[in-house]
Amino acid sequence: MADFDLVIRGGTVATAADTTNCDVGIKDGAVAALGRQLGAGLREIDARGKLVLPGGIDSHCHIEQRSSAGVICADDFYSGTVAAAFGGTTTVIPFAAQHRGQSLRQVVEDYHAAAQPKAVIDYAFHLIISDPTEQVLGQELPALIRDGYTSFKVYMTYDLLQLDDHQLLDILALARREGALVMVHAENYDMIRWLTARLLESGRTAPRYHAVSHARLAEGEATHRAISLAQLLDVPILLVHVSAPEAIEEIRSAQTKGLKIYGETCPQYLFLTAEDIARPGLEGAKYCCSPPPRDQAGQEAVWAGLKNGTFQVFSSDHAPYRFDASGKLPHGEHTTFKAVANGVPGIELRLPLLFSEGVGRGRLDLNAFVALTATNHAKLYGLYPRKGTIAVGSDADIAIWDPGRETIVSAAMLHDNVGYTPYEGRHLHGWPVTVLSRGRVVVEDGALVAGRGSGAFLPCALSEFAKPAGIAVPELAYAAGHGAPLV
Ligand code: DUC
Ligand code: ZN
Ligand code: ZN
Repeated sequence: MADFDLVIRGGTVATAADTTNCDVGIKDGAVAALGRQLGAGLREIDARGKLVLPGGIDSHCHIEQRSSAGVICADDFYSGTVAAAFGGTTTVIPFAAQHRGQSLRQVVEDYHAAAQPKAVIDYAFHLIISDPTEQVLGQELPALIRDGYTSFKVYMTYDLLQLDDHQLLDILALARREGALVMVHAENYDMIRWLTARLLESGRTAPRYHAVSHARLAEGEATHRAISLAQLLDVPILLVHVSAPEAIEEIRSAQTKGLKIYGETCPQYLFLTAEDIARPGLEGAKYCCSPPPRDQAGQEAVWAGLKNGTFQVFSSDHAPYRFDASGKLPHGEHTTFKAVANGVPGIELRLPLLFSEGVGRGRLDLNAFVALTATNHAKLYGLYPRKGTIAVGSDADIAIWDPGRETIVSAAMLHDNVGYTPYEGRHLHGWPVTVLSRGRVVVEDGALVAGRGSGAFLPCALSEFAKPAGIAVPELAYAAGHGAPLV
């Protein structure tokens, strides 16, 4: 009689806290035991010389999403989750994106209908709120939060998504009341709009001007303002896809004051620069995303933020568009930088890039790597300890890495549906060779083993990280002393 369904033997097991050499016993989809010389499993995997890590959680990716400009992502829930799994990720949290005029509840149902028959790994959803009507804020959103959609993204820029400060305050107040976490895309709308108009009217239409219009100061200013709005109401927020040193400084400074301000960054801000967007012709469109990659000093600031704890999460912001009229270039060769679909792919390479350049080059230790790519995502979004760690009782979502495996990146080896990668030709050390989701093998020996629709939806709990810090601003405390609290 076997004691376990599966035993992973003799690997180096690392969590966000510890690194040990032990076996992992798995039963009924969960980790059942950690120890030396565990009893037999129905199946055994020899992990000697390998790293046994929690499967990655990608808490910022766009899958089967229609952009506000009407462009559909290249990846559906099958290709998106297959690509994620091949890169060592076992949970994704994409967006159920509301467009103006839409019912949020209907949007969520539509995304479920798309994901359920296709996803090969587990998934949750964030919401995108672009139309905070009374109906949405008064009824739909509170009910959805209780149903397990406990985080939502808001935009300070984009014609069809942008919310003004008054609307943002309404949403932050709601998040505080309900215990949800707000994710903020922080760029100054009018600075970008003004610069874009000046650039276009003077004939500067090439992709390189995308990086000019999305100036560092636009990101820094909006980050400061988002933090001030959150501070006014004492509500935690997460600044997503942070790229500019000015924004990193704002986040760091808020954190040192004890505010619960969190930061996320992404591979494109470590491995690309605005020079990539300036490649000849329309080639630079492949690298256009918002905010854009900056310069080498900016990359170093992002590395420093990962090392010193300014950033809690490292996500892909996989926003997959093909390099043709269906995606990146809606007007073909006449596409101006303003019309280029915004976003870069990265769901499969997120972990291998950070492992190779972070752990491999001694910039991050293995435990920090696990925290940044899995554990902190689970904690922020109410999935911990079910997801994001290897502990008795946790789902057996595990990636077994060969730390010595060498790979030269090419679009052809990837499993997304994009057709190009911004990381073409990079040499990487280390790759996840076997990937398990709830104890089932999903990827093994370079092959997909899981079937379509075998991933499950994960309702998210309210997160400790979304609770107010308890630092009230004097004016609100004064008002509360003279009647009902304002928030
Ligand atoms: N925001 C994102 O979150 N992803 C891609 C582009 C953008 O503006
Ligand atoms: Zn964004
Ligand atoms: Zn995004």
